[in-house]
Amino acid sequence: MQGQRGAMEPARLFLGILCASAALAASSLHQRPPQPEFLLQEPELELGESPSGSLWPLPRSLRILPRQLQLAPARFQLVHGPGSTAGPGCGLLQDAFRRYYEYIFGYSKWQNQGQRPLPAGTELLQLQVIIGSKDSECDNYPNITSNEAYQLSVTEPVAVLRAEKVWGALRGKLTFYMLLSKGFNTFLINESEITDYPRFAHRGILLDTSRHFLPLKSILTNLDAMAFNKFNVLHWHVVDDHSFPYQSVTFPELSGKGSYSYDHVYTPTDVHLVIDYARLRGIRVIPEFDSPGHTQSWGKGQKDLLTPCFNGEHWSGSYGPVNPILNTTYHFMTDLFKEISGVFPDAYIHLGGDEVDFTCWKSNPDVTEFMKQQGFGIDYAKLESYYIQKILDIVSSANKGYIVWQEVFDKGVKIKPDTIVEVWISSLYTTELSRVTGAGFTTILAAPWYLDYISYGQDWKKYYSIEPLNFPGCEKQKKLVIGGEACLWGEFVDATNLTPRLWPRASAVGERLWSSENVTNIQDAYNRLVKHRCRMLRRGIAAEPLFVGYCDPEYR
Ligand code: CP6
Repeated sequence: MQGQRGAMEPARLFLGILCASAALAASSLHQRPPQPEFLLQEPELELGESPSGSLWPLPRSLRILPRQLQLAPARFQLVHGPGSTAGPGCGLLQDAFRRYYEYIFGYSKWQNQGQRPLPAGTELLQLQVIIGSKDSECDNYPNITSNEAYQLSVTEPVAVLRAEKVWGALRGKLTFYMLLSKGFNTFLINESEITDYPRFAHRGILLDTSRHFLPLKSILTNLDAMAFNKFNVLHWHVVDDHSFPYQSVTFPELSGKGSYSYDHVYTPTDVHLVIDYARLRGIRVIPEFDSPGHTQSWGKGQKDLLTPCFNGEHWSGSYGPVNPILNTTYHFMTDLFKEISGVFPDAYIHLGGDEVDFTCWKSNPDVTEFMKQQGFGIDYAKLESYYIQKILDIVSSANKGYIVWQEVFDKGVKIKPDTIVEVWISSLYTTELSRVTGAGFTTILAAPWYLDYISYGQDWKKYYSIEPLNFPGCEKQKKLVIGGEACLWGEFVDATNLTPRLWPRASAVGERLWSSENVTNIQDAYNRLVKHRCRMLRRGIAAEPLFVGYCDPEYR
């Protein structure tokens, strides 16, 4: 024992030094809870079969009282509360009011119901929404620091939803909706007190529109499903080897030649539609333009962009990654990223950098010559770094931050301290988290949540059981994990199977990234998720079943 402790000492000291430097980069990205968790209860003891047992993701703290109130469709109102800094002039909230009123009462069965008076003292008449901050952020785009906290108090005769910013109001309205259950000609809600805020600031879904084109409608439906699970980032892996559906204004030939067809293109109008639809739901859109690998489709519309591969002395007829040795490559990338930076309002662009195959670079005599000139020897990782470095500088000059896949860090590319590294390789991902955060970098975890992988049985439990901070490292390292992403790569996914493949499996990731660390009871999660899935069906999201059973056909 003694000897063991002695051996541990130097390592711990070393980590301590790393942690001190990591702390600096950490500070700005962490959402601070505005409230203590004074109401926290063990959910598995309280919820069970109660009507509130369909909450998903589970709020940070909740108290559900036994008394039930009724909502009469003819009288119940969603309104701006007294003193709110956001009134009817706030389009985002108005839109949300309309949406939630439709969700609650939109089914014809309920129209004109509940005209009769209810017994005094048992009716909930209003949900009042009160934004507290002078700047409600109504007209902003959400960002990594957006405050999504809210407090919801349901008491007779009015419920009050308080939030500093509109983002919290959006999340709170959803929770209110999830508290409702059906009564006879009315809706029921328990008196309750909820204080809620996300555990992680970055809760993303990756969609891949290159392997298969996803129609706009699929993307918008998915944004609805995301909002319904309190996700806040669409990581749009828009282009890749197989097609280039992004219609660039600067380089129209990229999609002109690189898309599957003229119909399989996202026009500037389409892109704005996605971004705006997402904003109204508190969702950021982070585009990924992956290079230098995964770029075969780029080559069709941009001459000399890709590296010609050689067979001995001659061109083999094929192309490899982006050609890193030509000035024209960097002129092109400068203009492309300038455009992208203007089109996508988010402060970050994902630059990819994953899975670069050196075979083609090695075969090309001009690249070999360039390697010699630069003094790279035969270390092609140095060439890759040279390329990435230049791309990072280009994107920095366009005033954007960037996210990269883990290889960029692994290969020792000099990256700015504020770079976000996304960990995706499933083997040894906890070690990778230690390394990345130990070096002081902010990170996003995707490795355990590849939802394109399917297997027999309830794999949502596997996703649910992942604890993102369960890796070797000190507190300061843990703070650098800003969240995670559920990835749905598109090789085997198109509009026909996107929704059922993602939902409700991604819901498991949604709760892991939103709720408290101690929300881990699988049985309780199952009970709530079954109901949550039926609610998604009701809202037109074709989420697949978890297991045997049925959704209440009357309610459906
Ligand atoms: N496409 C791109 C992919 C993958 C990556 N990048 C991928 C690789 C392995 C698995 C899943 C996805 N299909 N552009 C890696 C980030 Cl298992």
